[in-house]
Amino acid sequence: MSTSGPNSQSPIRLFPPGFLWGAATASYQIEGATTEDGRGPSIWDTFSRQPGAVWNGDTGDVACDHYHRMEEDLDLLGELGVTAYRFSVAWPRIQPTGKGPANQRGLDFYHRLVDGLRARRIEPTLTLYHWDLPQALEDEGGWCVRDTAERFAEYVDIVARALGSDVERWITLNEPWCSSWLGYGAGQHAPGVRDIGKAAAANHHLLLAHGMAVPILRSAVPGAKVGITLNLGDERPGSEHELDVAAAERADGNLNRLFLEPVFHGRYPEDMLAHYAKADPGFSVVREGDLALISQPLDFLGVNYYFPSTVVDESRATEARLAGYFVAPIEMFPDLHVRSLETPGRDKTAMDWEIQASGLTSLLVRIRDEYTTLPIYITENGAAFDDYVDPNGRVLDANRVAYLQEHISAVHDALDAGVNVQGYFVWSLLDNFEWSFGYSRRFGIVWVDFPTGTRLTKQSYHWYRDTIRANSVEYATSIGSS
Ligand code: IFM
Repeated sequence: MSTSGPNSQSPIRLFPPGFLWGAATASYQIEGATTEDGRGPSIWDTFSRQPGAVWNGDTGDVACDHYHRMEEDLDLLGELGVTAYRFSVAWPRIQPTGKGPANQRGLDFYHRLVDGLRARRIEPTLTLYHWDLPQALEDEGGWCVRDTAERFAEYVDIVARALGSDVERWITLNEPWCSSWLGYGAGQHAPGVRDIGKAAAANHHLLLAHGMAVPILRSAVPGAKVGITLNLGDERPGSEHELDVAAAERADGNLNRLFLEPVFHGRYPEDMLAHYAKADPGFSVVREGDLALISQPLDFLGVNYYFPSTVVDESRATEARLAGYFVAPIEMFPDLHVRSLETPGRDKTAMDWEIQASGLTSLLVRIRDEYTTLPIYITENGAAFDDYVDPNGRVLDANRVAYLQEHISAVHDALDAGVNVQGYFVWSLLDNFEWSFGYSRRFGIVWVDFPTGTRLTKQSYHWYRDTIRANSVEYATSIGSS
């Protein structure tokens, strides 16, 4: 079977046989049942109760009630036809205080999930940490202290021994940038700390936890495929001015290189170490041998991509406004002296994220050229839109269909360019708890009526099912993709 190239006559782009089609979720965002069967509190249970931390005071207490509706959700996956499902294990279900013996009832829940997937011939892809740190560990310093990485290694050992016979593909961490820089730097995520020195220390301890987990997984699960999922972006300067080019370099350093370089090259980028030289404790927490642990060989890289960024030096924000840009009101890089721009006229999602699928292709090509030729899975990609149930009882989310079509086409462009992409997971199967945005942002291809928990498949669910069946996409490009 051959794949059609970008200039071929046919708009239909076939994917290679065996290309993995998946859907992704995360424990705190969908499970609910936060006090059931021995689960301990996580940092998100605490943070979501802080006044003003989460939109509308929403919490994950009930979420999609997946804990009780697992069979229904498994059926949705089965009917969708995915070949893989990416979910995360909630650490506080397994070790309620982050240490000590395993809570069997917590493990049983994931046993049932994995069995249900296997029965439907869906490959489980298990993420060990998707942000729900046991609160008891946060009380002892959280990711700012080295001990949390040691505790993580013990937790990984428990999960690997319990589920290893049924799970082949393991992801150590989801988006450690968010855990460290949003959680401890910007304070937008749990635990809501605003301290750059702590964020940098968390960055390192998260990567250390990843490094410690790899050999544990390899020894507990023979044949395990082990990787890490990073949220990466295409950071572009708003102009050719040297200050803006340097600003984009800093944004790239923080978001991309602080993770890619240690994992694939065994070092932190010099410019970032210099930038955070005065941060306390910052990267002074790095010990001899840590980077060797962090850069152990992996089996794949998980890439989460949502939007590209255009940035300028903060001193040039006025110039950028005069040049026609909007300057984003909330800065995602609070310590970098950059300002993020929004390009007028470019389509955006309900998150205010610009839509530009070509950023995914260029990111994938860059990863191949500069970091690794390992298999890559797009472990998350998707969009929030202001969906609604129409009078005929349908959710016609044509904008999400277009987004997915453009981004899956962009993945195909990367394949054409020789990048070793082996799978794509849509974010998300279900509308869910979107962190500090609570339930106000819907990313699902399945609508969830939160008061009742009722599920309703959206137009995008049916479109994705057809795409999976055909193992192809009708080629589409997004605005600004040339
Ligand atoms: O919902 C999140 C997910 O938990 C991590 N990646 C980004 C998604 C959308 O914001």
